[in-house]
Amino acid sequence: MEKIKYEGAESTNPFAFRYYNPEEVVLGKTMKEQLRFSVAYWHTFTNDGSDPFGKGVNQRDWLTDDPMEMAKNRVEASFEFFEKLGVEYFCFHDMDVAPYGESLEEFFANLDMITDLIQEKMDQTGIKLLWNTADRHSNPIYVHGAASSSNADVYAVSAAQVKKGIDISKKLGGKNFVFWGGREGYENLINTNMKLEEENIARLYHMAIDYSNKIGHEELVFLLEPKPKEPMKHQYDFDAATSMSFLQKYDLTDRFKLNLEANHATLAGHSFEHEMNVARNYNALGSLDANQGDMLLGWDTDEFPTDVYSVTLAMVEFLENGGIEPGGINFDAKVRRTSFEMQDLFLAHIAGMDTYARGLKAAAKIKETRFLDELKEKRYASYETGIGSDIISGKADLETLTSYALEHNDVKNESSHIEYIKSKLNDYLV
Ligand code: XUL
Ligand code: CO
Repeated sequence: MEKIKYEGAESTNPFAFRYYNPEEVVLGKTMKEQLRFSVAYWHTFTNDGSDPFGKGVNQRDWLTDDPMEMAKNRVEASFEFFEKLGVEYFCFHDMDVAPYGESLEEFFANLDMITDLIQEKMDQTGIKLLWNTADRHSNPIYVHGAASSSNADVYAVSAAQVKKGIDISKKLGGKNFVFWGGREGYENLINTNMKLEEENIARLYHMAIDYSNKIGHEELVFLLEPKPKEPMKHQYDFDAATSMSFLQKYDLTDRFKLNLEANHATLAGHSFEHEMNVARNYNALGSLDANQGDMLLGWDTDEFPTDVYSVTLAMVEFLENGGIEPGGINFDAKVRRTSFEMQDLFLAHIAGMDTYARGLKAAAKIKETRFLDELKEKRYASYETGIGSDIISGKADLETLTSYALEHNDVKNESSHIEYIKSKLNDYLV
């Protein structure tokens, strides 16, 4: 595989970008600076393509029987992949990169060895760590949860993994650290002390903040990743709004933001842009897990994003946010089981990157022409003057509003003409 290059929309080379042109300037920054793409280690280098009905099918030339040998092979393969794809960031769970072995102690030793190798590769290539995280869900001890476990010994193991994760983040210069709930939720409320479980999770997050400060890693941004269900029937970090109320309740908003994932949004019954809008309103849009779900399926399919419509609306929020640094756009996406060849890893990432590039350019046009801004300004214009501005400034109260309402019997609403607006929006996409 050669290095993937931008060849333009007319290119028929499947191993070329047709829209993602890393050096092209969009709204004052190159696409590369804007989009900050990241590859997810778990889907691209550890997933074998197995599903509940069948074995792994993925052809990968780093597979071997010795787990440590395989972990090293994966590091080699991953950095070759990042470089050829031209992606500057990557993300991983502790369990993705090193085998657990027989004990926590062995796991930590394995992690030390593999992260030394990763550090070497990072120094050689300039590729950076967007975020790492502790996988506190796949080890069988987490059967009752991690920080939400009914078993305090399990809580301690989960805390040890978080400590190690923060140490690794400091070692590798990570800018963000993700907490996705994993098994933090419940299957049955009848045997669950939800209040205690949530308080315990918050306690762990405060310990994480304190520890990062103690080791001089104060710049680290912690990111909560909402998801409403799967693996648990009910996940505590249900969606962006629920997660923000948790962070506020437990006084965590100074150091925590959100890592939003498109397929998690749709599972919660929201659009991706809804979740991003909620996060922005709290000044908490931290990073994105780019993927898409299948609207006909009720689970997390983690497909590579190819839906330009949805990505464009997400990119409108992205630009409103002034970009996403120090977060990025991480492809939390896996190739379909039928795409089992090595080259599919390239094809899938190219598809995702081209889709985001198209979304970014369409959103930039929407912003430059003030298409949505003007619509909204016009729609809310009644709050600019008169009684509306009294409401906004706090001058109005129930009595003044009542007198106003009694004097104005002739209330008129205007049509939204939403069908026309949606048709105009299509002009930006095609
Ligand atoms: C699970 C998921 C995770 C997080 C990191 O649905 O999205 O991979 O992104 O733990
Ligand atoms: Co994710």
